[in-house]
Amino acid sequence: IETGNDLRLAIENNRLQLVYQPKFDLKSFELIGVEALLRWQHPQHGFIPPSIFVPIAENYGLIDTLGDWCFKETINQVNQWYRQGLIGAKFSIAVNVSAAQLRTPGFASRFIHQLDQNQVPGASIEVELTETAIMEEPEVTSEELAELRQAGVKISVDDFGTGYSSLSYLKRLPLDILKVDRSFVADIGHDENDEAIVRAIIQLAHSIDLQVVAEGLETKSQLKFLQGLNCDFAQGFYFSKPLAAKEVAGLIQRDK
Ligand code: G
Ligand code: G
Ligand code: MN
Ligand code: NA
Repeated sequence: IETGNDLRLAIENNRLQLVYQPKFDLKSFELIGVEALLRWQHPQHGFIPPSIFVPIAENYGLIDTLGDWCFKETINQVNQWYRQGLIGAKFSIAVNVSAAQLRTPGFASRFIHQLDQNQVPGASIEVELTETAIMEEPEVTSEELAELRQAGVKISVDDFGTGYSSLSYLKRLPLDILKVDRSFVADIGHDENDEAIVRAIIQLAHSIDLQVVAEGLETKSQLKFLQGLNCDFAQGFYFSKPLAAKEVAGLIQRDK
């Protein structure tokens, strides 16, 4: 793709889509929420992954427009599932937020305003930020996150273990959840070093009162290993790939 213009048009014309990957409790196997993931089917170039178009959005000054679209869509979806009686207060939808979005002044206020306008409780939303995004400007981040958390929004650290966090910041920042990067989960059963890292992350998180989500869970043996470490939650192909909203509704109904 040559310019951000295609992306601008796609956002304006509602040609982006969200899919939702289920997250499960590893003790009860309850469906506890989903992670919203952006998808773009380009009319000429086919499927373009977010790892490509999110940076494009950032370079073309479209990241806030993209973020707002995503958030609006998420809120509508939460409301719809609520109205249909499919989800309750314990269910949360996680949205990914990039460093550039977090740095836009007033990010948290805008986010909360949208929640209020749509009467969505903060607790049904989780914000996922990468370790790198959080550590870029810890002071600003801290204030924005505190504001979100005040509104009940949960904060998770995505791709944990791939960046470098100061452990003192981890303790000081208002966080709720660490997500173990799927590269570590993938090597459970093959690589003792990665197993040691997963074990250390879970222990670290629990010692500072954070919950842990394992990403990219694909096998039964990975599941057993994580359960043995008291990992709280997991998402991954073992349970489900990212699904269309309708498929999530079906899954919740089957689960009941
Ligand atoms: O969907 P996929 O597994 O390809 O997602 C890869 C990465 O793209 C995710 O880990 C996430 O960081 C990013 N991503 C997906 N959806 C969004 C989104 O709505 N906003 C932002 N900023 N990033 C997203
Ligand atoms: O960076 P983030 O973790 O938010 O990205 C999620 C991405 O991981 C999505 O693109 C999704 O399709 C992918 N994904 C989800 N579950 C699995 C899995 O079990 N294995 C692999 N290889 N990828 C997964
Ligand atoms: Mn994520
Ligand atoms: Na991740």
